Amino acid sequence: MTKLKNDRYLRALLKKTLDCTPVWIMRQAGRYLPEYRAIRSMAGDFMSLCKNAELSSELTIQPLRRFPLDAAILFSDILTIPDAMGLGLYFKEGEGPKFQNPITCKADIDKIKLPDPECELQYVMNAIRQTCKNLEDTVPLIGFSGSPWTLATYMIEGGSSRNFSKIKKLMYTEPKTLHLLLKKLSATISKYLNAQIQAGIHSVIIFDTWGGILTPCNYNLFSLQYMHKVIDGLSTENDGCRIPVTIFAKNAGMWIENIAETGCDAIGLDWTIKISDAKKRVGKKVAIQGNMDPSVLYAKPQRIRKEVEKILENFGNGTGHIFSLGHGIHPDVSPENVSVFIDAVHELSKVYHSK
Ligand code: 1CP
Repeated sequence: MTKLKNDRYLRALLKKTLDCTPVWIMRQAGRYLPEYRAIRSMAGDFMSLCKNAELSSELTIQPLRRFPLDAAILFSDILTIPDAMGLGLYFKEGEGPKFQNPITCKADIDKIKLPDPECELQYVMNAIRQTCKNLEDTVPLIGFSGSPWTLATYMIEGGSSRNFSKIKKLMYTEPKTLHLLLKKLSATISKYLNAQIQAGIHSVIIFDTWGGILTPCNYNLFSLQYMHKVIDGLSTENDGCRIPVTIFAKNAGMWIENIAETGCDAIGLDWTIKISDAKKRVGKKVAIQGNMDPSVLYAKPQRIRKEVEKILENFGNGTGHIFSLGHGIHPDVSPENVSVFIDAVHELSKVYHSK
């Protein structure tokens, strides 16, 4: 299938037999690691880490030196696309991402030029090429993008948001204008992910972090429909290998049947749904990623192992499960507990793959 030394992650996504369940962690390169904090404080700001291929590659690989993770995820961010569209991304200490020029009207959307992945976003492709070289075919490298809807929330709100009032106001007063933006984003995201595939990534994730704030009807119209378009625009093969696609769906457990219809290979779940329930509903069609509450990693080792065991037992026998947290790891978790977690997944899952 691939020349990777460890291809468990890809095998689980494509539902091929396994020796044990693969595991990776959302935000596995991040502030809970002292070696990340050291490089972060040297670099000054977050985007200069992403724009430097050597540093991005180093940060991608840092967690793999400590833990036997089954995948690496590119050190970058979903907000690279809005930045390349001219919105001026910056990070204010302790406040998260912000834009200098958020979208305020239709004219702002008309003005947006679709970025060329090998031009304005070439630094991402360079980071992928560098990381592939440094990984030496040990584990797969995950590439990613935000979903059109999730990117639009940041572009219209001007940063993170509590109640998403600006984008929801636009949705209810000028839906056509919002659709215009979502169309531009879908086309850009497909091109961006195709370029990532060409640059060497082995699998892609579409992060729909904020789809779960919508009504069921608006979810279909403003988020799901556009993720479907993104996937339709992907060339999911490189060098004779399939490139599996995962949709991470936060707070969207009630809509997984619809998500499974988009053509994705896997659905990433948060912790608000039982994995056995998800398997019953969509397990024949797609693989399932998740779904431990990230706060479990604050617990004592024995309790962490118990929670891992619960999810493994819940999923039951066979392939099609990628173990992960239901959202990003908290920055104040101890790396020792992460080690306990990863070892527990590998050890305790063996019996579910022995038949
Ligand atoms: O050191 C710092 O202060 C920077 C914090 C940070 C990091 C480590 C940001 C800013 N982004 C990242 C890296 C990142 N972001 C990765 C690669 C590293 C890895 O996973 O190991 C990935 C995959 C993301 C994806 C991302 N960025 C998402 C989707 C996943 C999710 O968390 O739901 C989202 C929504 C973002 C936006 C963003 N970028 C950064 C922050 C703090 C945020 C969240 C803002 C918010 O909560 O609204």
